[in-house]
Amino acid sequence: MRSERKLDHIRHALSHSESPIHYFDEVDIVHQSLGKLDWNQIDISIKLGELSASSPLFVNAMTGGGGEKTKEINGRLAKVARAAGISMAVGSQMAAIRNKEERETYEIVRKENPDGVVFANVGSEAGWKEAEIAIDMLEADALQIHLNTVQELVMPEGDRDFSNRLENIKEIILKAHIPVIVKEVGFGMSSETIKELKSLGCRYVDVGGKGGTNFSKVENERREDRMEGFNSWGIPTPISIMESRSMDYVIASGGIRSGVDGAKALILGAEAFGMAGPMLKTLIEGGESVLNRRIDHIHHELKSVMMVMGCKEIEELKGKPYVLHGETNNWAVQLRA
Ligand code: FMN
Repeated sequence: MRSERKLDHIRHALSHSESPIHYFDEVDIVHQSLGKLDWNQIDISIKLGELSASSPLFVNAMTGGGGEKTKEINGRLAKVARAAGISMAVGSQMAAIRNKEERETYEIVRKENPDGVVFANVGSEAGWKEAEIAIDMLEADALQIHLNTVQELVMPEGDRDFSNRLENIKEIILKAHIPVIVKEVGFGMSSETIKELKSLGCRYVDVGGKGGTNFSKVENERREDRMEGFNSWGIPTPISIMESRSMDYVIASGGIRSGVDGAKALILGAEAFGMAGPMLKTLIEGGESVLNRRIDHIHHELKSVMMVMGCKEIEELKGKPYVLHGETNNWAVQLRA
């Protein structure tokens, strides 16, 4: 059952071991000694094409569609997002498109945060009709279309037919009146993928790279004959950002744990960054006020990096000097990223 699967995902995403490599630890920002801004001058608001937000940080897609428990989580995340003034995505709405009873598990997000920036979410099996239902359900400000081929293949009951994907993405981008963000779920994006997405009219991607929540491991927990070789599959998030630079708007997610990681993503070429697993873990273990404190802390760290690097605005971070180490550097050298 789809609703049970959503609860399994939460359980395994919270309990599975962390990525052995934190790829953002392999990116060093080149320090500058002559910071000369006043803290009050630093502005972390962003404009992403037609989207405006008070912070580049957002709560990335996770849940809904698993009955009362997922409604409660989405409601609490929405309250936190509202208090912090950050954007929030819901998890895949395919469950509510197929079963109307699940709609309230997503609608709660708009109810709790009537004026906030909210992203709808569908899979690439959705055509325009389904996408429109998902957008209307939330009066969404943007729509995410997730690409999760590896997850579906490792998932015992997962999809095996992706033959309509490109047509669906193209149609939705053409017909939607809001930004459409094509996103991965933790396996990253290559320059080849970016090129193909651009040919479909795509202007926004969330690279959803390797290094954070690992959906091969999550799905392997749910199957008997494990597909272990996929546990290390994917393109690290910093490399995915670098591979995506030709896209109009790049959003980073996958393994971002702090404001310093977020700043590194922005320096490498992203315009915004999302966090999923760590937000959920903090909410469930600590509650709403602890999650709000964590978000404040992330903003404090981000502003601190901007102070050191002499950036009054978020977009000034892009292209600041950095040095890569270890596996991340191997990827960059071999892909000439
Ligand atoms: N991404 C989607 O696009 N749709 C989903 O329905 C979805 N469900 C998720 C459920 C859980 C419990 C988690 C932890 C993540 C989910 N994701 C989903 C992926 C996240 O949006 C994100 O791309 C990925 O977890 C990497 O970010 P992280 O390392 O900060 O968790």
